[in-house]
Amino acid sequence: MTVTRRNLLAGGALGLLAGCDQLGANPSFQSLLGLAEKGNFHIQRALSDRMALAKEFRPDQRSPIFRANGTREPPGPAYAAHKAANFANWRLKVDGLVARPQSISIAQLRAMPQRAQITRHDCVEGWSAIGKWTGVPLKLMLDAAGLMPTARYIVFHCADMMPGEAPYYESIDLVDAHHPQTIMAWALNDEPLPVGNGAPVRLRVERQLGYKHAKYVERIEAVATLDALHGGKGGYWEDRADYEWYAGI
Ligand SMILES: Nc1nc2c(c(=O)[nH]1)N[C@H]1C(S)=C(S)[C@@H](COP(=O)(O)O)O[C@H]1N2
Ligand SMILES: [Mo]
Repeated sequence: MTVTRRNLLAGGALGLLAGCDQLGANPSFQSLLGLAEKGNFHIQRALSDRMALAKEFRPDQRSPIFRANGTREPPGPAYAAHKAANFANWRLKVDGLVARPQSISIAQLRAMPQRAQITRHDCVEGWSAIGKWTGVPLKLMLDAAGLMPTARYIVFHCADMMPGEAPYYESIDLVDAHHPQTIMAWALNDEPLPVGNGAPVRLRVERQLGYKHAKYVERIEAVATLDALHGGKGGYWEDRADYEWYAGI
């Protein structure tokens, strides 16, 4: 799908207003922002700052090679079997604090409404790359699942775990989860995701640094608190290296 910058911005603004209505009616969302008593104007103002779009680039500005970083291929027989089957049996689950848990195949993911965006990925290790990502807006998947009012964070559980190690996982709040550029991407530069870049599906959360962009996502979980998960800081690097949980750029 080709989306021009102009109708993308218009669509983003409409989406924001629709999102405000919906989110504004959600008491936990208001308290999350600390805005419950301040009225609609302030809610919309705070949301529109966080909902601003990350810069998008022209096709010719893409990096010739989009490097792979962190896990380049999840170890173990389960992922190897998925890879051998071209990910036909992969399921992206959406569960936790939702009314209608989902289990979505990659074929189903590709049949849902798509968004494509050419953005710059910034890794804290000191490199950047520009690539085109195509995928399904996370908001649509959460709407399909029906977030419960108690849900405050969205957690991404990944398939890569070194033997005896903690699994990779990440989490974002409901503002980023509803951002128009937050997508579950299955294509990089118009090709199915390479294994190195997170096949068959990874998060793109364009207003945050690289480590938030979970690869090899198997499960999206809506939770009320991050305390009970792994090290309790909301992400693999947050738990082990004190990376910031909110890595806004
Ligand atoms: N599952 C998983 N996701 C991950 C990582 C990882 O090791 N495992 N590394 C993170 C880091 S630090 C970066 S910079 C990006 C790298 O994405 P890329 O391999 O497509 O360049 O993925 C992020 N997501
Ligand atoms: Mo990174």
